[in-house]
Amino acid sequence: MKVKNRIILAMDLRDINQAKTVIEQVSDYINTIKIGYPLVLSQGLSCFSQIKQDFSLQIIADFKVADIPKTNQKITQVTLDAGADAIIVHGIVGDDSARACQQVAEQAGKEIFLLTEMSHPGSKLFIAPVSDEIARMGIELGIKNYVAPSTRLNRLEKIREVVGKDSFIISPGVGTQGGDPRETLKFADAIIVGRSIYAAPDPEEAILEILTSIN
Ligand code: NUP
Repeated sequence: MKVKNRIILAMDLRDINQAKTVIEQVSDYINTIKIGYPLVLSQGLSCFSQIKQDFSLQIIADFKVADIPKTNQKITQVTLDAGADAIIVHGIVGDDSARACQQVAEQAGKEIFLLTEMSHPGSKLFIAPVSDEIARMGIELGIKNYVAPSTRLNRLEKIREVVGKDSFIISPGVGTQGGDPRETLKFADAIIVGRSIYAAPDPEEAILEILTSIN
């Protein structure tokens, strides 16, 4: 996946019209948005096609899929059929579950992102201690794309070490959660930014500030 300007907008507003208003303000600077439960559970999966009708954007569905293989397969199929270009899948549930999503995506000519470790403090309790192993599992499965946290750069650096320079890492936690855009991009290929852009008084100004800081 090619991410313009190394920024992915996380669109977690729950109203499609408000979401579109923000996207409009920043659409010159991005080609990829991440949409998760807040918007999809409020507006339905058709929000993917509604957004694609108005904007030329790749959509990453942030569903953190974490079920048994058969259910993962169905979730991935429905999500990609609805117009998502990629889907985020939890690694913690194991190789068979991740592989189920991977197979559906491959058949559809689309992609999965393997979530290795999360950006919030609670992630340190259970996921962080095994996230290197999750990343290693991803490599063994032949997965190319990973999600790793910008809030703990030492962990992001380690995950980069494990997945190697040819893998593609996107990193959330930038801005509101405390991650620094420039530092994060030393190890990640793209940053995921939500509230610092969509909740800013002027989203265009906010994204331009980030772009200036990373270029
Ligand atoms: O570890 C993760 N941390 C995280 O914040 C994995 C995620 N997918 N996210 C998502 O990234 C989170 O659900 C939100 O959509 C986005 C970060 O948004 P913000 O903190 O920049 O507003």
